[in-house]
Amino acid sequence: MDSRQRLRIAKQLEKELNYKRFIHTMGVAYTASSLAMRYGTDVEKAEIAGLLHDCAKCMDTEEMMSLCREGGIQLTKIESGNPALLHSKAGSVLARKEYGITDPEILSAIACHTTGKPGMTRLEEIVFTADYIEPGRTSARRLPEIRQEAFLDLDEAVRMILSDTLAYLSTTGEPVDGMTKETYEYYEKYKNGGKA
Ligand code: DGI
Ligand code: FE
Ligand code: FE
Repeated sequence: MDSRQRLRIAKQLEKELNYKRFIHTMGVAYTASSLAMRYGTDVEKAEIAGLLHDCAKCMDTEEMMSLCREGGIQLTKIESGNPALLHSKAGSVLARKEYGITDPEILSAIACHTTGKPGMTRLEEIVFTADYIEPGRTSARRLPEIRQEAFLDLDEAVRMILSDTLAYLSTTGEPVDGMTKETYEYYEKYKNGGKA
């Protein structure tokens, strides 16, 4: 995919997303590109996955549910009706259907960008982390530390993000997806010696 096609995706996203979400999207795209440069992974794929990671974010919950059904994605009880968890799964279906993305690595990075998953690929870790640290984010705890860590030790940055996300969810009382917990346990164990 050339730069003209990536610009076309960005322009389409500008129409589909609200202003704030579009600015966040551009921030994730260039932060993901920068992390890909740092870790020697495919810069173009990181930019595309960053651009599209929230492509379904501004749809209503019913539309997200029907996209997931269409894509044959099995939803858990916690995911059903929860836009925070549905938009990433629905986004992977929409990226294929409306934006013509077929690369399974990109689609998977979009699908798991909210909860992560144990043993993420570098590209998946990059999108997961870029989403949290992009310049437009302001409210997360430890943001300056995590931003630095992301460029020093990506696995540690992923572990810190999961730890803070679980702490945040425990204050809001929102249901925690089993995948978020499993991912945290995996990175916690990994950082304490030996990949599981
Ligand atoms: O879409 P964004 O706002 O850019 O960011 P995101 O996709 O990482 O996360 C959306 C929200 O989902 C964010 O407030 C954190 C929340 N989240 C992450 N893991 C879980 C979760 N929400 C629930 N209910 N359960 C989880 O396990
Ligand atoms: Fe998201
Ligand atoms: Fe996002």
